[in-house]
Amino acid sequence: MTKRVADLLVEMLQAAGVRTCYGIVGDTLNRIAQAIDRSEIDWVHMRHEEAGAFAAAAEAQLTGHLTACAGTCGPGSLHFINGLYEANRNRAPVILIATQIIRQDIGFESIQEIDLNDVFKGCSVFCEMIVTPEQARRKTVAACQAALTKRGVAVLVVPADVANAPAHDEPPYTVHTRRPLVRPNEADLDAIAAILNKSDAITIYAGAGCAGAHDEVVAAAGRLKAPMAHTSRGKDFVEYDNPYNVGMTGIIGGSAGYHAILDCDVLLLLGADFAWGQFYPNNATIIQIDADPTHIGRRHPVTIGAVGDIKATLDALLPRLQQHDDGAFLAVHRERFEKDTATARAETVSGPDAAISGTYLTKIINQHAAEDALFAADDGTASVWMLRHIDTNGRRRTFASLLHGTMAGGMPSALGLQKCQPGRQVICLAGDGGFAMLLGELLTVVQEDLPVKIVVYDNGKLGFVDIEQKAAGLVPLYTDLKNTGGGPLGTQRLKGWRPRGIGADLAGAARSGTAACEGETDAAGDAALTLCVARGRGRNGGLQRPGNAAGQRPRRLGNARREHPLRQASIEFRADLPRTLF
Ligand SMILES: Cc1ncc(C[n+]2csc(CCOP(=O)(O)OP(=O)(O)O)c2C)c(N)n1
Ligand SMILES: [Mg+2]
Repeated sequence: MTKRVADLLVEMLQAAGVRTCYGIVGDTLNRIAQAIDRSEIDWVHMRHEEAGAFAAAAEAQLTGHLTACAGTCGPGSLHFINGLYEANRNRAPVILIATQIIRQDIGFESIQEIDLNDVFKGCSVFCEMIVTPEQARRKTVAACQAALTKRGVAVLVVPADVANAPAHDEPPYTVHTRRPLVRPNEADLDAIAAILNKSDAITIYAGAGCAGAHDEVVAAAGRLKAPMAHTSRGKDFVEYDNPYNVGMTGIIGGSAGYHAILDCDVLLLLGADFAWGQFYPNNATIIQIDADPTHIGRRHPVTIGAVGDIKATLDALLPRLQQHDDGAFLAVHRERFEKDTATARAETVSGPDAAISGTYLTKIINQHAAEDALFAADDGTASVWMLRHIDTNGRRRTFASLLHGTMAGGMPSALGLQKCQPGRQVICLAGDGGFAMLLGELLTVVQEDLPVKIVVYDNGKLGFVDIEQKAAGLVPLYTDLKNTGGGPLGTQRLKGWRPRGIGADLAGAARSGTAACEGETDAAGDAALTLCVARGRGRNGGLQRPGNAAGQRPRRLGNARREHPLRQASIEFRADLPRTLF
């Protein structure tokens, strides 16, 4: 059999570490699909390309492996774009094989012709077309290498006639991904240490750049007697086993993180690129260390900005730091954090009319989820509750669209996470708005036989926007969702549980099984769950924004079956507790 460019391309992807390719086949992609089928790469047939990009993004973000998606020319590839923005912003190494019409038709407004380079420029670190069969290997290698080393999305545009052409004997170009260790020079480390050694009111603000540096960051906090706030993206890496933690700041953070940052004399930013300038102190000395030079000083002016990987930098900085003895500043902020935490734990367990509050539900999930569970939340209140109420421990991971801020990522991200971690518990915290956006992917979950647990926060609203509008002094508009309609979801494997009328005791009711919950489980204990969560009721769910007075009636749970057919989602939290929710 003649070896074609399509075969070579797939061979190169596999050699670069690709294990999964998410997409939808058709015309210009068919030849490549054949090659994938002959390879060890697993093809996941999605219902919508956008979901494929979300899934690839999540897989790549978790594993660090290059992960692929592939689309047909024109609209097929175009559909990936939102998920690719998500991937690129999260520095997830994803490659899109964006197939194109044949070369001789390009430039004539041909059917399905789109200038794909133009389209994907804004969401990629590499975007090039394989112009001739002779350059196929070199360009594929360049694309893979860019995604893995620049960390982001590579788009490889492949005209159908190029994919179909015989492969050429090219020199053996291969992907190289070794990375240097980067840290500030000695003089800069001395200057940073001199500032830190002089102050007794230092706060550390740790971001996602602290991944892999937990122990060094905690050691630095101990040396400096510094409270440590963290960004939402830094949560997984520094929140746990950390006696200096004071939580997040910003609109979804708590008062301890907020005050620790605003009240300090010296703020040490470690791998944190928190976007909101108003939450930075104006009169403090700010030292920023970040692996990416473009992050330095872009959110707020800083006194010293230094480029470095956090672990390597702290390894070199720690010996220069004197042990601080005055723990007064730390104690004040830790005390506030402990109070914040106690208040959050004591929040109402259910809403009015026996509706279940989103915070309570999340806390219950937190208690019963596996120690190494992966959580993927939809943008909106589900993300907020996840970030505030799911405890991490160094093994759990939380995923939300925190840089791109897009709806609909929850379920497809969970799909990608489960696909690459088959033995692990994956829990999707879906908004009823976000879930509906890519609802068809529920069928992909079934088709792929993925035991993803999906909890739909069915508040009958675009809840987060509802809060936003109230916070801006507006009467909420266009935020109601009427979750009616059934569609093709009543599949055999998906059965719904709708707890209702269970008041405060969600966990107890859930444990007792179907007696307390309308719905049923299948023999294996797979179950489905949609929960009605309480509406605002004059509270803002703890978000740091004024003026969220709502005073609206909460949604009633009555006649739930007819009103909320979205209850079909799978949930089986614990293998050792079959036929129970939690
Ligand atoms: C694709 C997209 N469209 C619109 C928005 C604006 N937006 C942010 S959160 C949100 C509401 C989400 O509603 P839902 O999924 O029901 O979650 P809830 O906040 O109710 O928990 C909207 C409309 C967005 N971020 N992304
Ligand atoms: Mg909602």
